[in-house]
Amino acid sequence: MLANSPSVKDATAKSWVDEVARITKPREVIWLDGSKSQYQELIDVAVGMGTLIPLNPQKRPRSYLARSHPRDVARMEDRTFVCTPTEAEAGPNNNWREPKSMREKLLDVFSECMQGRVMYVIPFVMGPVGSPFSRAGLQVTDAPYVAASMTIMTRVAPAAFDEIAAKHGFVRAWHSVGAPLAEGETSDSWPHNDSVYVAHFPQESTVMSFGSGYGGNALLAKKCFALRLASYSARAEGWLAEHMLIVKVTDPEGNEHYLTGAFPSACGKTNLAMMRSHLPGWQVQTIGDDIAWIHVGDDGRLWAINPESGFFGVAPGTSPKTNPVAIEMLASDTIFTNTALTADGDVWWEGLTDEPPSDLIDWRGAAWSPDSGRPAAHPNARFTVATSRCSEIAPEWNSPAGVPISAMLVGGRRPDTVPLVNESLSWEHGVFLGASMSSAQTAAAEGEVGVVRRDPFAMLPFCGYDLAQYWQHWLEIPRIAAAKTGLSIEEVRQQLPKIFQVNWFQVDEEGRFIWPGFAENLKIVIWALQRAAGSASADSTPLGLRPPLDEASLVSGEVSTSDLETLLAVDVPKWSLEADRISEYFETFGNEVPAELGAQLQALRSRLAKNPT
Ligand code: GTP
Ligand code: SPV
Ligand code: MN
Repeated sequence: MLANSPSVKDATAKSWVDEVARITKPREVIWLDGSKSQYQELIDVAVGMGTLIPLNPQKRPRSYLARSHPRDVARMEDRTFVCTPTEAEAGPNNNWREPKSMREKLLDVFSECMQGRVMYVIPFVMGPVGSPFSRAGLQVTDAPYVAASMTIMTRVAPAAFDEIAAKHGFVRAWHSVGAPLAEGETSDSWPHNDSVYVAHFPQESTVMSFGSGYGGNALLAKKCFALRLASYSARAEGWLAEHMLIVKVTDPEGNEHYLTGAFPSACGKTNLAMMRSHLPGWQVQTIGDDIAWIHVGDDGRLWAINPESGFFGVAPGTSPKTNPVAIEMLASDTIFTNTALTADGDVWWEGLTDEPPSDLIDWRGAAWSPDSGRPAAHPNARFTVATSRCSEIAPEWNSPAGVPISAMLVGGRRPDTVPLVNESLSWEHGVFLGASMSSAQTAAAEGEVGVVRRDPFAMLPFCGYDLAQYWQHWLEIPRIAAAKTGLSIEEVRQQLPKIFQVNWFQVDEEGRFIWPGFAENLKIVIWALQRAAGSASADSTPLGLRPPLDEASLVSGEVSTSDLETLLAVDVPKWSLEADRISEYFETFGNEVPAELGAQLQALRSRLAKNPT
C-alpha cells in the first residue's frame, strides 16, 4: 500500500484534511509525496479499476489510455461558480453564488461522497520551489487518475509544507467524483456524478469540485487555482495571473528573448510554445504552454513564471509536421485521455497521420472505421505529460525569478476580419486589443463549436472576478510598476512588453487556412520581438501597425505576396461592424468599463473614419 505517515509539519493542513475526511467518509486516507513509486501505485490502482488501459510497452513505454464517461469530456462552464461576497464582484462573466449558502450546499453534496473509496491528499507547489512567486495547495481527491495526473501537472512534494509555512497558507482544493461505493460494490471505470459543481471561494482560498473527473474540472491546480483564484489574489497584490504560454527565442547573435501569448482554449498555445525553428540561427525553447504568473520586477520589466510542471495538451491535430517536439515528448510516460486505440495497443487521433490505421477502436471503446461518420478520438482528447519530457524545455523554466517578457501576443480563432498581426500603439491600446479579443468556440469546453464569442485575454472562463475590473487592473500596471521601481510612468512604458494582436486562423472561400501556421508563426514572433527591440519597421493601419507588405521574410513557398496582402488587410466596413460588436460587449459590463477603453474604441472609430476604403 502507499505510504501513509507523512511528516505533516502544518497543523492547519492536517486539521483541514481531517475535517474533509470526517465529512466525506473515505475508507482510507493516503498522503502523496510525489515519488515515482507512489505514482506507479496510483497508476496500478487506476489500471485495476479499468480507468487506465496500459498501452503496448514496445510502442509507448509506461503510457496509458483513459476513456472518460461520454458526458464528462470537457470543462463545464455552466457548472462553474464564483462565490464572492457580492454578485457585482464576480461580474457578468461568472456564475455567481452567495458564498455561505453555496458552501452549505456543497458540504451537503460532499457528505459521505467518498464512501468505499480512498481519499488521496496531494500537497503541491505551483511555481519553482522557493520562488517568491510560488504558491502551495492541498488537493484531496477520490480518483487515482486525478491524483496521478496532478503528480504530473504540479510539483507534488513534501516541500509544499515548507512553502505553506513560508507563505502562511495554502489553497484548499476539494475534489470528488461523487460516486460513493456501497459495501462490496466495485467502481465504474470512470466514476462520476451527473450533478457537477466546480465552485470557487476566493475569500477562503478554496475550490470545491464535485461530479466530474475531467481536465480543468478535476485537476484543480490548473484553471481553478492558477487562474480563477490566482487572478483574484493577483489584483489585490499587484500582479497578473494569465492564460498565457511563455516561450524563449534565441536570435542568431545569441540574445535571449521571452514572449507570452494569450489564446483561448484549443487555439494554439501549446503549439506556439513548442515551435521547432526552421530559420537558420534562431532557436525556440518552451517555458510554459498554458499559464503565466507575471510580476513587476525591480527593473520595471514584467517577469513570468510557469506555475505548472506538466502539459495537458490537445491531441487532435498534433503530428510530426505540426508539432514534432510534442510528438517526441509523447513517446513514453504519458497518460492519454479519449484518444483512439490501435490494434497493436498504441494511440491515434485525427491529424496524427494522413490516413487512419485500420482496426481502430474509438474513444468510447467501439470499433471504428473512416465510414463511421464520427471522429475516432474525441475532439478534446488530451495528453498529460511531465515538462521534463519536453526536449526543448528552457533551463530557466524552473528559475525562481522567472523570465523577463519583451512582447505579448493576444489572439483567437477568427475566420476573417482580424489580420494576421497588428501591433498596438501603446500599453493602453494593447489592453484594448486584449479586452476586445474574440474567438470561435472549440471543443475544450461544452458549448456550440464554431460560434464566435468575446474572450478577453482568453480569460472569459477563467477570470475570478468582474472582467471590467480586470481590464482596469491591466491598465493600472504602469502605475504599479512606477510605484514599485521609482521610475517615471514614461520610463516604465519603455520597459513594459509591447502587445500584438494575432490571428493564425483566417480562411479562404473553400474554408482552408490561408496562413500555414505552426512553425511558420515564428516569423510573426520574430517580427514582434524585433519591433519590441526597435529593429524592424512597420506601417500604420487604422488598427495599429503591421509589417510592411513587401516584408520578404514573411513570404515563403506557402505564402505568396498576395496571400500576405489578404492576411494583413484591414477591411474597414467589417471593422466598423466589429467596433459596434465591441461596443455592445463593453456595454454588458455597465459602468464598470474603464473610461480608457471607451476612449480606445473611439480612437479606433476615428482612425477607421479617416480610411473609408
Ligand atoms: P488548450 O490546451 O485548450 O489551452 O489549447 P492550446 O491553446 O494550447 O491549443 P493547441 O496548441 O493545443 O492547439 C489546439 C488545436 O489548434 C490543435 O488541433 C492544433 O493542431 C491547432 N493549431 C495550433 N496552432 C495552429 C496554427 O498555427 N494554425 C492552425 N491552423 N491550427 C493550429
Ligand atoms: C483549457 O480549456 O484551456 C485547457 C483544458 O487547458 S482544461 O484544463 O480542461 O481547462
Ligand atoms: Mn494547451
